[in-house]
Amino acid sequence: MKLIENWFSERYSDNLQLSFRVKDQLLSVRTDFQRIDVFDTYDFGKLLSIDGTVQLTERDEFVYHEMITMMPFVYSKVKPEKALIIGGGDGGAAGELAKLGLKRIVNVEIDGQVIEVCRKHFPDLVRSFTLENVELIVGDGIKYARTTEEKFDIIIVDSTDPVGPAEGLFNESFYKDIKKILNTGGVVVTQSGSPFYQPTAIGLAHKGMKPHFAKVKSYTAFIPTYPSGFWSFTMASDHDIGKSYRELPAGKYFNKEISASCFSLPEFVKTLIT
Ligand code: AG3
Repeated sequence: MKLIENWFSERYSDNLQLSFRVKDQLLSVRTDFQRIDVFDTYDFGKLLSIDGTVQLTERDEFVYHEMITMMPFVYSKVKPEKALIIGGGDGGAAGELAKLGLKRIVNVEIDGQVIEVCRKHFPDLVRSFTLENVELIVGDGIKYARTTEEKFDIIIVDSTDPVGPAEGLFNESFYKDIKKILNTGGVVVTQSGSPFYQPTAIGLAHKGMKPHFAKVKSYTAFIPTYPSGFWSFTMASDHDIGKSYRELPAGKYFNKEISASCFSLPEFVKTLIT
């Protein structure tokens, strides 16, 4: 993370960074797990950064949160009633799931400070944690997946990049536990990075999921404030994803056409997962 004059930049490589002109830096805190910063940017509203990487902005968070919740919803074979979110301390994913009518949502975030920071700076997202059907747990999602006796129809891994605290969320042993707590007909999804700037992340997700699920499929979305703007998600299940479809009204990004076309991958992305 670098704040040069009034700019915040996320570094994509030694030779490239994306810079946001900022009105102000609203917060900077080092937690037991990571460093959290909040900026007020000119073009994207408030921006949350963790360890120098953009997690969300007010203006484009809808793309990520719709695509990580609506996709597993429409492709789950059972009508989803119970969901687990690992990560997602900003409440964005929980909020979208609540709108979809889920009966119970458990959200396990490892860093309580992420929740506190977002409570202050992104109240519209964090509000979902006050809903009656949402249970918020501050704890280790990997441990939770290993020890819980509850089962879920949708499991969402809303993590940071696969370095540091989130590394274990891409492992095969983690997905072994996920498999045990996913109901038959359910779907698990993880964010799997920028195919262009983080070419190993999507492969890691596949490697972690493949041994435990019959089907693993990646899809992409346009998220302007993430590296290269071209982002991937990877989902797994034991039924044929794409065969069943649960009707859902369009969101701001998601619609029925996107739900099919987002599985179309450029050739260079295909080579990352084979
Ligand atoms: N979590 C995934 C963000 C990854 C972004 N990576 C980056 N900028 N290098 C988003 C959290 C939103 N709930």
